Amino acid sequence: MTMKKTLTIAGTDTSGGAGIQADLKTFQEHGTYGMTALTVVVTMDPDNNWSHGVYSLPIDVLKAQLKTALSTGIDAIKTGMLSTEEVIETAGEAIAESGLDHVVIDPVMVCKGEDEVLNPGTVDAMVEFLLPKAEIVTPNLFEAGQLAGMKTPSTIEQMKSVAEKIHSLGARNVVIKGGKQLQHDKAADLFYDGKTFTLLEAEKTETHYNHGAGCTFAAAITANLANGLNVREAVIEAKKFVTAAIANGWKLNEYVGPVMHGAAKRVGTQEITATEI
Ligand code: PXL
Repeated sequence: MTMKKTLTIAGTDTSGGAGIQADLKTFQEHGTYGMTALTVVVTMDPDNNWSHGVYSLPIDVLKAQLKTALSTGIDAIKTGMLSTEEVIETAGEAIAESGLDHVVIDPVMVCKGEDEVLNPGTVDAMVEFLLPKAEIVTPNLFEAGQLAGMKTPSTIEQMKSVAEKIHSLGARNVVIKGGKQLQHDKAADLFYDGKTFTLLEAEKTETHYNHGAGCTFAAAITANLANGLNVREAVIEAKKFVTAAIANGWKLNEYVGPVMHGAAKRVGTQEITATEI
C-alpha cells in the first residue's frame, strides 16, 4: 500500500497540542504519512506561568531536513511557526523547488496567550516569500489583518475585504478563522477562492481547551489536499475535523488544554454549514 506524503515545516510544541505534534497527529488521523522539518523548539515554563521559550534551530539544520524530506517526493506541504525572515525565505525556496501546488501556509505569528508578533519583519517576509506560493493561507483574525496591512477584522464584512486583499497578494485561496473574537453567534470561518465567499459555520463550543486548534485545522486541510480533495472540500472537511477536536478538548494541566486531535474518528463529528454570501 502506498500513502500520500505530507510535510510540515514548523516548530515543535513540547506540550504536544500545537506545532508539529498537532500536524503529525492530524496527518495520521487522515491516513497520510507525516514528515517534518523543524524550525524552532518551543518550551513552556511551569515555574513561570507556562511562559514560552522559543529556541530557533540553526538554518543549516532546517536546510538539511528539507533536503531529506523533499527527496522522497512529497504530496502536500504545510508551514507553521517560522521564527525569522531567513527561515521564511528558506521555506519559500524549498516550496519552489518542490514544484508542488498543494501548499498550505498557516501564518503563525503568536501563540495563544502571548501577544507579541514573533519577530518584526516576519510579516513582510511571509507576504513576499510565502503568499505567492500558497494554494491556501489560513490566518486567524489578527494574522489576517497583519498580512493585509489592515486593521484586525472583527465582523464578517471586514473579513471579506481583508480576504480580498490577501488574495490580491498572491494566495490562490484564503480561509480566515473567526475564532472567539468574531462578533457572531456561530463558530464561523470565511473561505474565499478569488470569486466566491463561503461562510462556514458550526455551533460554538464553550471551552478554553482549544490549544492547537489552528495548527490542527491547517494540517487537516493539507492532508485532505494530499488525499485528492479540492480546496473547498478540503476546508469543509477540515472544519468538521477541528470542530470535533475542539468540542473534545481536555485539560492537560492548570495552564493549557489541547484539542483532542483524534476526536472526529473516535467521538464523531457535528454538521457544519457552508453558505455562499
Ligand atoms: O498555536 C501556535 C503554535 C504553533 N507552533 C508551535 C507552538 C504554537 C503555540 O504554542 O508552540 C510550535
